[in-house]
Amino acid sequence: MDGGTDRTSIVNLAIFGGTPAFKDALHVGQPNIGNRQRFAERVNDILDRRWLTNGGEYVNEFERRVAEITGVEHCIAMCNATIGLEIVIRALELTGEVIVPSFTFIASAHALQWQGITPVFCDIDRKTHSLDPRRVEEKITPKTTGIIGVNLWGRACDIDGLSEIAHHRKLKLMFDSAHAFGSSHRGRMIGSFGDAEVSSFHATKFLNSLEGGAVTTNDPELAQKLRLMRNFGFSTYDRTDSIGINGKMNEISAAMGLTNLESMDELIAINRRHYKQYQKELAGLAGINFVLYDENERSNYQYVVLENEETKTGISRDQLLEILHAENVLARRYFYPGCHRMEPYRTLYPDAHLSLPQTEFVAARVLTLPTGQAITADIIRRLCAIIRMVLENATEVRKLLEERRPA
Ligand code: T4K
Repeated sequence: MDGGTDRTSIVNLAIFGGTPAFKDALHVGQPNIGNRQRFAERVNDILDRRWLTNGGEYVNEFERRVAEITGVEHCIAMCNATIGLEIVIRALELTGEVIVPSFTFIASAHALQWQGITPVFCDIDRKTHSLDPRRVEEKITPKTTGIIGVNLWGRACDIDGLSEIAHHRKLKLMFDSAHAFGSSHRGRMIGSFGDAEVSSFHATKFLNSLEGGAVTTNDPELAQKLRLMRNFGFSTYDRTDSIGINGKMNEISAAMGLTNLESMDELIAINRRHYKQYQKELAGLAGINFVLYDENERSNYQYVVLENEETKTGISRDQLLEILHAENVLARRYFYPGCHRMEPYRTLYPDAHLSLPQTEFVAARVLTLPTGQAITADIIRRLCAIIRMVLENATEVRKLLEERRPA
């Protein structure tokens, strides 16, 4: 995969003209791929039977497996999580304003705005990176109809705190659990909380169905509504019972999902091993703080997320990012700069940042590193050695970086 060399001195860094340490780009979110033969067999079977989508056998089986793993009564597979969010928002009849974090992938906000609902951006807790229930209370107005909690990084948000608020204020509560399939909260699988939850099986997720998503719920009426809405509102041939859209997962996606589900434990083990290695290799570096996973819970360890505390590392997050990119390590700043600073929200809600100090604080520090099946222990060792060398020589590196730029 790579033909570069270990870094021995900062002057050899690619950003200063050296050869990149990695020949091929290391992405955050390179897909995990299960047993190829099993996938090929399933694809052949699908082609033989000429049933490609809409009520297909593989989608049905995928839904059964996801419901089983999540411990819910109903799973409705979707073509992706964004459409899943949109359909749940509509099925729950959310209107007016819905409270959502800004520190999330843009889809959490778009799913509301797309339907003419105002996403009210709420601040997060600096430590957990998730909605702070105290700030949620402050955002509730007579127009508020619901809350979307985001289970970021494969960790639960404050599900208990949000559930309590939703209960007392009679608000709908749904979760964007795009990151959290296979993770638990207080021993109960994420996917089973609130009115409904939405998982993503996009290519970049630890478990992918190429593109895909699923809504999970224990509410039979809601499940029925979601099923209809996913298929244009059709209850039978020539009859629609509601407005609907095309949110169906296709059979090839379900085949990929099922195949990858067979490797789920192995994929989580790989992620966990990588995460632990990153922690070990970067141990003791002042100002580098890992987003931690609770060892008492199940977790998919989907993301390796660092916070770079510039006053301690001596290097800004963006400088570190630039250095890594030059080495072909395409680390990401998920979810910089926060939805509120991206269009159309930046223009629509220009003052949003005033109530989002923790969001801005965290968004300026996070750095997400490559993990998953495509990454090896040797890659992590070499990647971490670069970070260590940069940080151990931060003053000099910073000076060289600044000298590169015209005054
Ligand atoms: N809510 C949250 C909290 C989410 O994080 C997401 C999605 C959603 C909702 C919506 O779920 P979906 O509708 O997507 O099911 C990516 C993904 O597109 C997105 O699914 C994901 N979250 C988000 C965190 O990351 P980008 O723009 O960074 O993706 P992309 O396609 O550039 O992929 C990232 C890197 O992965 C690429 O630079 C290269 C590599 N890659 C990507 C693909 C697709 C590969 O190596 N192979 C591939 O096939 O948003």
